[in-house]
Amino acid sequence: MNGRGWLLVVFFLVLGGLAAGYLTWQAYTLPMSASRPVVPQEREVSVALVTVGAEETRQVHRWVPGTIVANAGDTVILTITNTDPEGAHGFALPGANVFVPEIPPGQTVTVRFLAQRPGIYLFACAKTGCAPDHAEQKGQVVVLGMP
Ligand SMILES: [Cu+2]
Repeated sequence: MNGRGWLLVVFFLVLGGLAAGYLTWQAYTLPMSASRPVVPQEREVSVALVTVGAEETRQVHRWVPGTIVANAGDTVILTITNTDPEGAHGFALPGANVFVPEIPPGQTVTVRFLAQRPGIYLFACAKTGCAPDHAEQKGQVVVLGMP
């Protein structure tokens, strides 16, 4: 084999090595559809009990936001404000052992809990008889993750 023949052999050997390397790299790379692993974080969320309506008998009280989302493993620091100028309300999230029996008008309370397991956890006003629509003062914490 002459010098040119050896050059071709070396060229194809290098080309084959690059192709093998590329195929191996592709085999060990996550496909585009795979999601990144979730790293637990501290998540600060504000929630407020908001009053809508001028007439006392027709007032509507709701938690805003009504849905709070966290990832399993996150520590949630919840700042709860009662913006109702006239009545006290409470906050209960039984799935996370959070219970604040009373938040006076205009006051804010901060609680902290670990979102341990994926699921939907309901929260509600903890002060029975706070308003005619007490039973409607509900919300949910959605904890995402693989069960
Ligand atoms: Cu209430």
